[in-house]
Amino acid sequence: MFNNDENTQNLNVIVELFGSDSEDELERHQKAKNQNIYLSNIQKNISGLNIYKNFLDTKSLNNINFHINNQNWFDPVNNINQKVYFGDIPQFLYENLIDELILRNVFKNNLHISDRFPLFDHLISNFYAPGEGLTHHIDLPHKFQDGIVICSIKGTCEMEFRLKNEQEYLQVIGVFLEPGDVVCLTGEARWKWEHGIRNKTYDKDFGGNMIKRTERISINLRKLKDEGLIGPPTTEEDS
Ligand SMILES: O=C(O)CCC(=O)C(=O)O
Repeated sequence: MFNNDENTQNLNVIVELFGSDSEDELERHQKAKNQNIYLSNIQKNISGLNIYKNFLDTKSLNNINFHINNQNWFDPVNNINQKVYFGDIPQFLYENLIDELILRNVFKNNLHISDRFPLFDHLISNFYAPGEGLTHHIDLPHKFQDGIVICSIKGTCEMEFRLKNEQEYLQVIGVFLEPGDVVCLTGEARWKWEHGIRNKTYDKDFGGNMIKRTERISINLRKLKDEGLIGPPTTEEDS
């Protein structure tokens, strides 16, 4: 895990060794450092949550967006803002996302997930108009197994994670998400923490800047439980 002082020292050593980096380079280092501290603090607090920043590069994101547009998954004017696949997941998502999740073994600490085949057999892609959110929820425990992936394809938002007991919320933690970010939910993060997105027009990024929301698209990958196969979940039931 990250240690603030150690990081600052490392940064200074790099600059001393290689001479004064350009301002841009220093800024980049500083930004990456802040981002890593931000992420490691969140992950320390939510057991089973793994966030991979910039998991997908621009080429993969463009490819996915191209196919989504080409296949007219969404028609916000007519309220069509969700696409669901059951069983076979489209090939372009293997080529641009799932193969990479497998290659980088994102569930490496959970053999019961990484060893299963297929890794996912259920997909929901969501379209959000600017400012639109998603009710906090835990993905249906009786329908879906452990090991869920949420990938941001387009637009930014703050995803909120909430842990509650019968009476109150014990912890509420926000995570700023950008296109290409992958969130993996296992264990407590999958079974105990709710996740959701508030309706709002601006979100705070990891550097404290307010970022205006635009349209957002996400891809959500899950594996059905055997008993979850009893029929396609309805849209409302599922989220
Ligand atoms: O769209 C997202 O980023 C999350 C979606 C989600 O949690 C769901 O559809 O259950």
